[in-house]
Parts: sequence; C-alpha cells; structure tokens
Amino acid sequence: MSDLKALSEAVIKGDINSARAETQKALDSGNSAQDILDNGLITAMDEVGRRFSKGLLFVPQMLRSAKTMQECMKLFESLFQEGDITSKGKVVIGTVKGDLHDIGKNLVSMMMEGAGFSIVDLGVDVSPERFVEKVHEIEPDIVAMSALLSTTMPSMRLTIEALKQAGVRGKVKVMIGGAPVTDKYAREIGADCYGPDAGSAVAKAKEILGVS
Ligand code: B12
Repeated sequence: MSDLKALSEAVIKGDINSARAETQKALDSGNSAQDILDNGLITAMDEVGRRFSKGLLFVPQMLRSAKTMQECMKLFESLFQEGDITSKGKVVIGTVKGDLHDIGKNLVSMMMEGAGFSIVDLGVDVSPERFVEKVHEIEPDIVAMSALLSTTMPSMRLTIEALKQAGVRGKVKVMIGGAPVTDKYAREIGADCYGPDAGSAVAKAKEILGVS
C-alpha cells in the first residue's frame, strides 16, 4: 500500500499531473478509495485551509488545489458504485446561496448515487426559491444542503422556512452538512438530520427514509 504523503503534497501544490499519478499509484497498490480520500485528499484540503487562514496561500492556490482534488476523485468515482440500480429515493442537493464550495457536496452526491439514490444536483449558490421550485417540480424524498462558510449557513434556515411557506416541508426530509455545520445547528433550524461526512450522509439518508 502506498503512503499517501506524496499525494497530499501534490494536492497542496495544485500539481494535477502528479496528484493523478499518485492517486493511480495508490489504487494500483491496493489502497481503498476511502483511504485515498480520507488520508490523501481531505487531509491535503485541510492543510490548504490552515495555510489559507495563516495567510500562507491565497484564493487562486486554494482553487488550484480544489481542481486537483476533483480531478483525482474522477479516478475512483466508479468504485463507490454498489451496483444497485433501483433508486432508494430521490435527492435534490445543492450548495446554499452565496456559497461556491462544491467538493464536499459533489462527494456526498457521488457516494449517495453509488449507494442507489437518484440525485438531482442544483450546483452552487442555490437560493431558497430554487430549492422550493425543484421540490415542486420533482417531488424528492430528501433535500440536502451544503454550506462551507459560516456566513452562508443561515441560508439553510431560510430554505427550510421557504419550504414551510410553500407548504412542502412535510413532504420532504431535510439533511444538512458542511464543515461549519453541526448536529446542534441542524436541530436549531429544524432540519431532519446532519451528516459530518459523505459516508454518514448515506447512512443518515437510509435511516430517515427507512430503507436499507
Ligand atoms: C477549496 C476551498 C475553496 C475553493 C472552493 C472550490 C470548490 N470548487 O469547492 C475556493 C477557492 C473557491 C474558495 C473560496 C472561498 N473560501 Co474556501 N476553502 C476551501 C477549503 C481549502 C477546502 C474545502 C473543501 O473542499 N474541503 C474538502 C471537502 C471534501 O470537505 P467538505 O467540503 O467539508 O465536505 C465534507 C463534509 O463537510 C460533508 N459535507 C459537505 N457538504 C455536505 C452536505 C450534506 C447534506 C452532508 C450530509 C454532508 C456534507 O461531507 C464532505 C465529505 O466528507 C476550505 C478549508 C477546509 N478545510 O474546509 C476553505 C474554507 C471553507 N474557505 C474559506 C473562505 C473564507 C473562503 C472565501 C471567503 C475566501 C475569500 N476571501 O474569497 C471564499 C468564499 C467563496 C464563496 N462565496 O463560496 C474558509 C471558511 C471560513 C468559515 N468558517 O466561514 C475556509 C474554512 C478556509 C479557512 N480556514 O479560512 N474556497
């Protein structure tokens, strides 16, 4: 099994070619996709975040690292497929208004799709009105929201309020997540559940829908 240090370094530097090569090397030498994700890619993004906070790197480098991570994820996307093609439920997912972070949301989508949910991804900067519109249009089982900024978390509350106003809150379960989000916050704003990571998003979604 590969030690994933070189992969993390390549993601921190935003060196797409080396990072892809290191990801492939790790897959070939038997590291699981989950291991590569947790100990290579996410560790790297955490370090990028730390360096950004300290003023050691800036938005363009953060963006480059994000692109690098997304390119690496493409190499093992298919490994998350469980081979179950019957939908366990319909999920509308998006990053909330004002927020452009999408790696975590994409990972949640990828894992949920792999676990048999059908996903409608609204992308980033999704307004409460847009969530409501999509709920009317496709009648999902779950609305899943992601926020990475403490300043955009309130949009989750506003979306839940908008679902109530539109009379559809009782028809969908609401799941939230993202680095600054907590279980306590989910309870405060009246979400049905919170997931700290993509794996738990799958488990929580199955739990709230009562499917296995
Ligand atoms: C990459 C990055 C960017 C990229 C995003 C590119 C992209 N395509 O996503 C760019 C450069 C655009 C960016 C911009 C900014 N960023 Co930024 N960014 C990051 C960084 C380094 C990594 C985020 C990431 O992708 N992590 C990896 C993924 C896999 O983790 P994740 O998103 O947390 O997702 C996991 C869980 O949270 C969970 N999850 C996520 N969503 C959901 C949803 C559901 C339903 C569930 C159940 C679970 C779940 O599952 C995921 C997988 O396990 C973080 C630092 C960090 N460590 O988080 C800062 C960070 C989030 N950014 C920050 C800031 C300040 C900004 C800017 C304001 C900077 C600026 N001055 O312009 C802008 C804001 C732009 C905007 N309007 O959104 C701060 C936020 C501080 C705060 N708490 O508010 C952070 C924490 C950096 C820091 N330490 O200061 N950023």
